[in-house]
Amino acid sequence: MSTRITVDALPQPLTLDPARTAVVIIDMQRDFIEPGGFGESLGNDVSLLRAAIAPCQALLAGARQAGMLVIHTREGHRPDLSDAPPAKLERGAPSLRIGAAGPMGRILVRGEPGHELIPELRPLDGEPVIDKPGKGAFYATDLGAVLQHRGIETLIVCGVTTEVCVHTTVREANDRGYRCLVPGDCCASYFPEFHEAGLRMIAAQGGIFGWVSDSERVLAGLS
Ligand code: TIU
Repeated sequence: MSTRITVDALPQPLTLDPARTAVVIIDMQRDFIEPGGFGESLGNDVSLLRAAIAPCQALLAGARQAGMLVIHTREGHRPDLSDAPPAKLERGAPSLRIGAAGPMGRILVRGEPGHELIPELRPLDGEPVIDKPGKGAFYATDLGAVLQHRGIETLIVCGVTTEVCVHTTVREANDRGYRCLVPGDCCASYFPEFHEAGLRMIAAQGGIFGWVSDSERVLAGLS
């Protein structure tokens, strides 16, 4: 029995099997979204990222009801920073670098308050949480194995920031043979113009990296 659904998207509608689709929520962490974390230490207005929270909540509710696999990622490093390349550690003012002490604990370090996922998007029991040391969710993680074991073919990629960790993950996934659908309102950037350009880059050239849609269209396809 075919359970495939079609989601209105750019550059064209995407047909997917919910049983072979995973929603991947990228880095909806306090470090990026709340004041006092890594995002703010880089000089950003972190309030801009809050726009993605409600659409992610709506999309997650629909995806969970449809029985889709839901995966969460967190960007961060080991407390001894042994998995952080020196080239990344030496960037920024010393008091604001990865590993420095901030209002939400050490910046971008696993186990610190700032590393936690925001309470609005807390994972449910059994939903995999992937800790990643880089921008892409496949680099130095077991995400590929988790997806392979579940027979996943299509990813719905949400989260922050559009042009950094969402884009890197979509590019990695596209090269690994996954179809990627990005609901634009479930993503956000500190730079609205980068958000718009990032989404356009995915769907341009016949969908060079994947498909772009929004939470309402995905939910309409699921209903
Ligand atoms: N700085 C920025 O826009 N993003 C990151 O550093 N990481 C993620 O996108 N998660």
